[in-house]
Amino acid sequence: MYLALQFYLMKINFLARINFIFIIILFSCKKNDNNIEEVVVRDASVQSVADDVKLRAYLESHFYNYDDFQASPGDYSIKIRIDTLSGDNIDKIPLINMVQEQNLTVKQDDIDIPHKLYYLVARQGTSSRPSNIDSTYVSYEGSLIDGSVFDSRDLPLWFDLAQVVQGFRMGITNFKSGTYSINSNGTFTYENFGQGVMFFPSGLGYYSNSNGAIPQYSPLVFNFSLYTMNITDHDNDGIASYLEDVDLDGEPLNDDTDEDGNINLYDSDDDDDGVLTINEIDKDNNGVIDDTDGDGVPDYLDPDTTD
Ligand SMILES: [Ca+2]
Ligand SMILES: [Ca+2]
Ligand SMILES: [Ca+2]
Ligand SMILES: [Ca+2]
Repeated sequence: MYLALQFYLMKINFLARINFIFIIILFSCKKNDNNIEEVVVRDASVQSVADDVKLRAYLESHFYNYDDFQASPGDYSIKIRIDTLSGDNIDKIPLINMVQEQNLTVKQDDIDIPHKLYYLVARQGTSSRPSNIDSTYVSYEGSLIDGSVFDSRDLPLWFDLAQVVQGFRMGITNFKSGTYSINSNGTFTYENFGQGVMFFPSGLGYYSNSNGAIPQYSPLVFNFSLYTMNITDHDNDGIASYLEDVDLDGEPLNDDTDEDGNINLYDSDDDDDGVLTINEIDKDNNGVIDDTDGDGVPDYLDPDTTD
């Protein structure tokens, strides 16, 4: 199961690197007159609305075990369980009344298509809020809205958010990591961590890609815990990856100052002037990022300045 997710992640990472954002490749195949397979593009704006209808129906017909969390606020062994509103549970509060919304966009044909992500906060977490480009130490369970689980990981592992689907990397920024103590046997005990569920349309997931147990155009549900996180500097150039969002649009995957096809967070010479970023940031070591010619563009992003 885990290997399956990794495969997706590698693929998404590849796409992210060549396209700067998580693009969607939209195709289902049909044969034309020459019997050559051609690509039929699903309109992302139509799909986004259709997925939202499905997600809202799901959220209206399901609840989570909020009673357990209210009864034992200090018990961090409790897992989120989602169930249908039926039988003895018919009077539980539906998820739709408990979730929050996050508006996101996905580009199709250079047009920003609105997509809505829903997230449930069972526990907010108390420590650090990750950016959408940091590394997070999480356990998770991924499922479809029919309840079938396509991937799960009980023991936490590190995820580089630059390499996961847009819904996950954006949704997790609504949560904070926790605290930990080291046990006598060297293991860690985590508490106060963020715990929640994200529900997002296929455009923020794998869209037209099907793989294993995930059909094309599947809205996804991720139940997760965020134990801890690290700020990343992917290219080790001295500028944290979240600060390589030069246009300040909240998305560090779409910035390529020197337009060499290598986005800034992976580019160790961001202005392609032959001087590595790390050697241009603060040459006089005064703790202030250098702007030698005073034009408002720091030296490491300014090809005019090489010395
Ligand atoms: Ca940006
Ligand atoms: Ca570049
Ligand atoms: Ca860089
Ligand atoms: Ca440079």
